[in-house]
Amino acid sequence: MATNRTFTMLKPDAIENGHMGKIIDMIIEAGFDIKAMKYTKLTEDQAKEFYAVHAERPFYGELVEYMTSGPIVAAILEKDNAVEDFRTLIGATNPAEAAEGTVRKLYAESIGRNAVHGSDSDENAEIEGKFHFTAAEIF
Ligand code: 3AN
Repeated sequence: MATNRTFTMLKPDAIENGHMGKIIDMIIEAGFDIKAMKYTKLTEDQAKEFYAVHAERPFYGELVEYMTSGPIVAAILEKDNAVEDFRTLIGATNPAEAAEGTVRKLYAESIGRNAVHGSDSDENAEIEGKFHFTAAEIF
């Protein structure tokens, strides 16, 4: 298992609000190498499967609807300590609690429309990366 990789999605609000380039720039400036990247749109089935862990949560329907509402950018990123460092770069789930200078503090609208996803473990980074990319798409 690659422990130096994480998976991210720039979510529909980030794209809609014109923050895609600035967020990708922050990711590169923070020292992450882009191993794979795709501008795409999730189907309802893909969003449901990706967020299946939240299926029982009250916000699941809203989350699936939002994540399929517009295009996203999916990417696999590489750096030492990638999962933890990326979560530090993006900040807390709720932008109201996110540290100054983090992606979510700068660009997220709300806890539901929070600009960016970052894997929460090496194991999930591997699963989530494979969900979106074939081996041939990872450089
Ligand atoms: P993170 O993305 O920071 O790991 P999780 O895994 O707790 O956060 O939540 C997954 C996604 O579900 C969040 N990125 C957010 O879009 C959504 N979400 C989490 N909590 C709420 C909430 N209370 N209300 C609406 N959406 C939420």
